[in-house]
Amino acid sequence: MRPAEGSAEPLGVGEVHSARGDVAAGPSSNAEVARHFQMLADYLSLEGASVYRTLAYQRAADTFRDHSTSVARLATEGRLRDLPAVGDAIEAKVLELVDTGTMRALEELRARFPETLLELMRLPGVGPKTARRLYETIGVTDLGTLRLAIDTGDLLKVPGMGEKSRGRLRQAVEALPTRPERSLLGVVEPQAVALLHALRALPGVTAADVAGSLRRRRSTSRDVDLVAASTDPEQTLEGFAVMPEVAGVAERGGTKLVVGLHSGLNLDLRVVAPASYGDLLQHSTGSAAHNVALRALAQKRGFKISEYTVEETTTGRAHRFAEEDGVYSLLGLAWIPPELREDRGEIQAAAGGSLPRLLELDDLRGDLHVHSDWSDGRAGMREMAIAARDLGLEYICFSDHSQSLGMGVGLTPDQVRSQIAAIRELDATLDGITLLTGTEVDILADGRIDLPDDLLVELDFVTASIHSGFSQSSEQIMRRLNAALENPHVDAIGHPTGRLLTRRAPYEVDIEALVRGAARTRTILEINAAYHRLDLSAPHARMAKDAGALLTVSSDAHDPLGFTLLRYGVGEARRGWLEASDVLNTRPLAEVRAWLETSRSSGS
Ligand code: DGT
Ligand code: CA
Ligand code: ZN
Repeated sequence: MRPAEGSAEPLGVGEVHSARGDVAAGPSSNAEVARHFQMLADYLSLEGASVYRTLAYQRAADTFRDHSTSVARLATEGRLRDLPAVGDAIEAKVLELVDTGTMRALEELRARFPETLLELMRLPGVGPKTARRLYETIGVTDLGTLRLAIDTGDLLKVPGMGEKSRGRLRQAVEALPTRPERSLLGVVEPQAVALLHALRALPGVTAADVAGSLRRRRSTSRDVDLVAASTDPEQTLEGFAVMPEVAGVAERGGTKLVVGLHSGLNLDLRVVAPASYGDLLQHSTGSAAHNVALRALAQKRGFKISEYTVEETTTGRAHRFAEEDGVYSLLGLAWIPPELREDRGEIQAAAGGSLPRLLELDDLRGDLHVHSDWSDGRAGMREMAIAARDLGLEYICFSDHSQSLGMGVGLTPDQVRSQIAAIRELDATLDGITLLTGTEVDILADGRIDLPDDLLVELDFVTASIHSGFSQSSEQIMRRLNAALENPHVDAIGHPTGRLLTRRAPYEVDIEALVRGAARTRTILEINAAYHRLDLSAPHARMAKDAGALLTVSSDAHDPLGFTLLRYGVGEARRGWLEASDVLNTRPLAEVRAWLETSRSSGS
């Protein structure tokens, strides 16, 4: 598929996680305004206000959090009501907040209930009513006092609380997720790319790039790192500091700027003269582990690396590089793709001329995991097919869910049969792309596959996934995965570990057993490209490759924009050292069919 041009467009993925930043977000940054409205909404639900009132503030909070320019400024200019979910009352409250630093409505509620109760409301099984009852009957105000009440049994004095709810609450408190400190690649990247374009347009700038974890395509980032070469670094830094996305400046030096963005993310910008831009880009890309290893090697070869120069230790002679590869070649190394820079063997490979030729987005010819409105997708099959074709894909497989997924979205066997007919009919009307029949069938809690074998054989490509029973023991999970591996009609395992980045840990997969089993049974392991999954992860993908298993990079698209997620999957695959030959959907369709044919007839 063709790489998307300029990738700052919003992506069509379920929830968007905004990062929480703590540096430099001034009192009227969007993150702060959103936080106040969120608090007001939470307090109102605690007070027992109507859902409509609560929701109005909730929606305003969401709108402010996601807005890229200053909400406070819009309010003072009288333009805030142009935003969705904002009326007179809310605009007045924003102005009050900007003027006074708080809102009277919020202060009144604060005087009635401790703020820590709002955290309690987020516990599964608590909610506003219970939180209020806990407070008013036994004086629970926060997690600490709740824990105490659970342990001492005081909790049982609260009307409606029995041993059962006590056990459930104890579990909820223990499982409390720590607040995500890292933000998802798919959330960070569009913002970084937009700012990068703006940076490149500033006077004096001759080059600029994304650096840090984002350039290495890590699935999450702590902050955004940008670097630039400029004929006038100070002027460039000044120009950047007043960009509309910037909420506040935390730190400013001669080559460096640290700011908080309205989105809540923090951003580091370093700017140097063009002559040593390569040194800076190399340094700022990291990882820290890679840099440490590189510096150790440099020392052995008589050099000392800094972010500005490479110095000869004996003579003190300084080498500056405008391009990054100069640093590597001075040390006798081939240029190393950023995705590999984690000190996991890449320096040795670069020295020995054995770096992999990493997978590229352009190598992908097809997408074997696509949803439509037959199950939980948000677009019809025709619309999905045309979007895929527009991006240059040659084939896609519709993999809608099977009946046990729940909520009535999965397909019964009869519905799968109808969909097969519909896919064939649609395929006959479309040129330039081939539509394959498939399913994302549930691997049930007892290891059964949620569709009968005689139906599975009808399908071109069968992906089997776990969507339930996440808390099972490793033995139970592996029994289920093994059943899927051994089933001759299952071609691939979807999102094999079930992780949801920053939200849910993987279920208990024995990865070594899984990759060995996949290789032995010729079952493909998916790299699911949705940016909240990226599952298999890079280290696991590398293990799969080394075990001899074949992989796919699949979008799991639920709407037409979803195909653009493939680039995140490619990043994860590259971090896993994968080459095009390791990924089935880089192959022409005829070769894919031949491979599947052989696998299915080999029995497992
Ligand atoms: P992050 O922010 O946690 O997602 O990960 P990075 O890799 O972006 O880390 P960050 O932002 O702290 O630093 C950016 C780059 O700066 C990092 O990848 C390499 C370089 N760097 C940071 N700290 C050190 C260090 O202690 N030693 C060396 N050699 N380089 C460092
Ligand atoms: Ca960083
Ligand atoms: Zn799934």
